[in-house]
Amino acid sequence: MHVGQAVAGALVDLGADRVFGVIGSGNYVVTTTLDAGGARFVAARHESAAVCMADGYARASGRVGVASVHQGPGLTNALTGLAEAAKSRTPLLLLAADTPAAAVHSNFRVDQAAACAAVGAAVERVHTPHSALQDVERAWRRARDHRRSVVLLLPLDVQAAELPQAPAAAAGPPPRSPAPAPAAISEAADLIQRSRRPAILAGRGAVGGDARERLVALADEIGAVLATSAVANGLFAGHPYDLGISGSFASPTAAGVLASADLVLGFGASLNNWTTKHGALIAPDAGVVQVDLDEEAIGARRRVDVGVVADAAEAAGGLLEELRRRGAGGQGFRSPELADRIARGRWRDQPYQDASTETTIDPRTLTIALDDLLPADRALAVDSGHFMGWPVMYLQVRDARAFVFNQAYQSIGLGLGAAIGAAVADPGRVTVAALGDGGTFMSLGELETAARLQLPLLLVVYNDDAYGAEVHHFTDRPEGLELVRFPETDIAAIGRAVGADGVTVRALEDLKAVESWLAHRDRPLVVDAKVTPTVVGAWLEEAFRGG
Ligand SMILES: Cc1ncc(C[n+]2csc(CCOP(=O)(O)OP(=O)(O)O)c2C)c(N)n1
Ligand SMILES: [Mg+2]
Repeated sequence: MHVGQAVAGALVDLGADRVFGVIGSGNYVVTTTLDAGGARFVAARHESAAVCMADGYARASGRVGVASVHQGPGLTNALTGLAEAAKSRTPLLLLAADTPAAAVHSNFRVDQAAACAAVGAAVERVHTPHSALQDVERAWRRARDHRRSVVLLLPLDVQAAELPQAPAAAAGPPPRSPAPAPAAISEAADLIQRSRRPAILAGRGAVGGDARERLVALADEIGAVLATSAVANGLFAGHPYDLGISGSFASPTAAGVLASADLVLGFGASLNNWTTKHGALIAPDAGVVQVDLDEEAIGARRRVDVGVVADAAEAAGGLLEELRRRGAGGQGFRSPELADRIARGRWRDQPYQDASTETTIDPRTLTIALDDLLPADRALAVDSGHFMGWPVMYLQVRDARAFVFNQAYQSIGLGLGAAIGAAVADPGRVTVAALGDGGTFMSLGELETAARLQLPLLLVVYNDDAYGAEVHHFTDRPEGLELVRFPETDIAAIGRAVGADGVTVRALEDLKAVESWLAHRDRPLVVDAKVTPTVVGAWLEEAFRGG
């Protein structure tokens, strides 16, 4: 057996169940062997999108996402998606063919290890036929257990060599997370006991650590309100004291309540400028406890009073136990009035002046209508751009794994791939890909992928015929605005051309097409929504602060 085949077999044994990629000669054997072994292959049209698909798949399923690319240009094409996954700490394995060490004049040769390291990925290599299986196992464990995006380089000459050992691989179960230090739990419990208005703010670490249940139990014990960072949106959906997203997308009600908290307990959240609205959502005299598995994350973005190095669920359980032992607990923030304010304080409850015209629809009106139309069991992936606030604020999701927000690199053009990955992870529900026209054109090839896979994907393009984010940012320098505006295009027709359904939406009644699509959803529907370009989200300014 050749090493390339053995690598594929080992990955199936380790748990690889889906592979997204673009096949070239260098990754043909490994990818086709994976597919034949049960890790079914999804052909993307661009490598960056393939990595986004694996990323979206990992976020939606909680499994390791796997992607596969050709050497050289296959790998360099993948880098933007890889940067996003690496910054998001998505457990992901990118299999990349590589030129043999001796092929110094190969056209395909670039320093792949350096390129991957430059965007924050961990780099592993199948070094020799003898070490191949251990190399694969090490890369898998790094992705799964250390929550890293790992590139496994597969030199062509090593792939083609005979495997000298019997192929078998098992990484063992993931290690148990460390228990929080008793002294840290005790200090945090002291702050909780003194607090009258505690808030629990959960981030990506709480989603990955499946911490919902224990965080809710802790919050109920101490009377805390609940909120999430944007990436953890949906974690506390359905809880009467869930404020939704903290930060730039927070509703006025949520922002007001959060800013009045006297203690913020962050779990697996970096407490960055987006989440705290540049500090405005944490009162200056509020205590701050930060729980994170990564010691370096603690205190990195703002001052904290107590840092707890631990998994979110373990720390929440430890705190609950300690508070019960002390006989502490209480009403905290909670009252029927507050629950009522929260229930009536969602974005969709805020009054606004509908700015729809004869030919365009107000993006808020559009999104609220979609929220009403779509089944509650839905997933949502959002690309980057000015439009992104509308789906994030007005389209509700009922759990955090149903929300894919790949904004760690703030790149446009990644949302469609991520949505495809999320839809592959759970084809039983509708997945919404919320896109701008700019991001859609950047990833256009993947419309064909979505159509070919016959996924129940609703692609909502907030089409303002512009790089709206730039238009709104540079209104004071109008001399260049024509460079970021484009002619009108028919994206619904493009969808139909590749085998999807397509509809142009200028008014609410055009959404009837979505209703009838929902009845069969046997292929994607592209909604080319001509949105009123003058409705500007207040969050946009945040995107430009601090680079
Ligand atoms: C890959 C990449 N290129 C450029 C940018 C800068 N940029 C940020 S938003 C944006 C415009 C996005 O346009 P569109 O997708 O139509 O969304 P809109 O802002 O119009 O709602 C651009 C070009 C970026 N973030 N990422
Ligand atoms: Mg646009």
